[in-house]
Amino acid sequence: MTINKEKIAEIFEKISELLEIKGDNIFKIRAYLNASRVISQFPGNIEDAVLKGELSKIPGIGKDLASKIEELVKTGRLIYYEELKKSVPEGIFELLKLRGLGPKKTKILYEKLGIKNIADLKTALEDNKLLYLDGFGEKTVSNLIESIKEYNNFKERYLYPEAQLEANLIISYLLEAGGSLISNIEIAGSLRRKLETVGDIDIVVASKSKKYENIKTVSSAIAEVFLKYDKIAHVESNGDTKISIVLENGMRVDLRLVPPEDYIYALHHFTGSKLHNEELRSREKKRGYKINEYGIYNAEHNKIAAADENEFYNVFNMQFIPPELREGTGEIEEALKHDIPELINIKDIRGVFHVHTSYTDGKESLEEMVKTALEWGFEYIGITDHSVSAFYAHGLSADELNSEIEYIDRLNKRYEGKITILKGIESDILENGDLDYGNETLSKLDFVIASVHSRFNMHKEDMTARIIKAIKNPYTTMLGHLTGRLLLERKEYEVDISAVIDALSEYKTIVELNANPKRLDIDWRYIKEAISKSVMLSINPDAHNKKGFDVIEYGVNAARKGWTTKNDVLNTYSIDEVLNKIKTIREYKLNKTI
Ligand code: DGT
Ligand code: CA
Ligand code: CA
Ligand code: ZN
Repeated sequence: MTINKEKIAEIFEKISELLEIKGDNIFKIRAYLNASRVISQFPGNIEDAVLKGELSKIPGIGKDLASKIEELVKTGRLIYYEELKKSVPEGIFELLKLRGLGPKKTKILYEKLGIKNIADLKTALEDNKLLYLDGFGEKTVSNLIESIKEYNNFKERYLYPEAQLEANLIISYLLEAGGSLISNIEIAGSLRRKLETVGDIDIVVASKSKKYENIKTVSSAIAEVFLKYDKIAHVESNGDTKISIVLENGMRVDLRLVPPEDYIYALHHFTGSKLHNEELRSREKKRGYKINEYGIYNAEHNKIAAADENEFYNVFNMQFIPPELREGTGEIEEALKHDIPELINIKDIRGVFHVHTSYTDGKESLEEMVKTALEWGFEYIGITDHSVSAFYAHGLSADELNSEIEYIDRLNKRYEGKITILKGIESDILENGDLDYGNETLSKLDFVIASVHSRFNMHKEDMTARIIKAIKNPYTTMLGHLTGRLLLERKEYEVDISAVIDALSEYKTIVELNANPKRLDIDWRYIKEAISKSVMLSINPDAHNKKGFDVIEYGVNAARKGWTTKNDVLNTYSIDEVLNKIKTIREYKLNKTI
């Protein structure tokens, strides 16, 4: 994990706010606030300053702050900050995001009225409780009401796994507490389409009763159960067919209540996407069909039966379209031609690349990671620790890499017939596009992942040239996380993705689909283009501990969204085929560059 100036400045600012809320020493609070400003305006490279021990030369950065910056740069985290965060309720961070609400006022609200989150604040405002507080005049109060409105309009999004977890908890709860009332229940919306971030959780639930007169009572019984869910912070709207709530963590949930005979049509409608629905609807309208959340109707206004989504699409002579593909990117045309390919599945994955170990910044020993791969039933595991320039991750010197290579040779003997351990490195792509070791060292490895880990703010042309140079390197087997994005956290660096894909194609180099749910990089929106240019993908966990393999699921989701089939992915092949493929890449490039 890398950290930049902006992030450090932001963390220091948050620390000052938290200290203020906790009523800490005013000088300490100011010191952090000042340091935040100094860091964000620091003209040099902060990693270099850490490396050279020059931090405390920066005005305003004393010994203590210097060691905190060092910890952040070297480990990507700050224990002090994490502990501090734990000491206040989670919702406080949300409150601080409101315009016009700084730490001082937040502290008063928390101490005097026990307001711990935006939902609490909203209730207190509605009950006119704030007007009794010092410093909260009518003007402040009306500003706060406006800020909350603004905040709710500002569409916060959540990472797929967070929303998936909450949605599954809600569904389990509903089935447990109200299962006898429910005939069908499923996640819909962007979450069902496995989008990398989602705006809210959509759930469609069908009541059991078919008899019309009972539906209202059964539905309202389900609604009653739902409203008792203990993680609800507040109810936004509560109608007969739709309930919208906000969970304690700020996530919104839309629950749709439908009669069983409408279930499939509602599920399809609320799965979306909007683009997909609109395209389908306008196309079929010309042929006399009407489609909405209640049904499909022919020109005679008769409802056409569909028992499941397969039958739903069959009504229009279409192949079933998996939810992941319903983004309005040509899926309807392909479905009409019955040309939607069989998408990759998690069970197709036969091995993994991009695994870190305790040789660098991984938590587990190399052998522990090998054992984990065995538990997953993998045929091979490609070890890639960090290269020498990645000092924040204790990158390996050439000597250390050599000893890791020798160790893998020994392990391979021990695990012969069980699993093959491939010798690799995640090499930083240096500023000039070179890899981090000489050819002699690189040639000892089975494969190399080349990744950008520094100097993210280069100009687009320079960054593109830097990456393409690394692709041309005969030892580069695959390009790691193509854009460096961290979803909802850090924007991708500027790079001409199509030009990079062209280079990958020309040099037969593989592109990583980094499966970390924060990365999912290469973005699925570019996968179709890559595949059309015969670029092969590798779905990589970028694992730093044993749990790190779990993310493969998210990588497969993103691959499916990019229309990926099994054959497009390196790690669906057998070990022999993999060895052959990675050898061919190197030979091809060595011959090409002669
Ligand atoms: P999100 O929540 O922003 O990640 O994205 P979605 O796709 O889940 O959007 P959401 O929650 O607003 O609505 C869920 C689905 O319901 C959406 O994909 C399509 C359908 N839908 C909702 N409202 C409308 C609408 O006004 N028009 C159309 N055509 N479809 C809608
Ligand atoms: Ca949604
Ligand atoms: Ca929604
Ligand atoms: Zn990595």
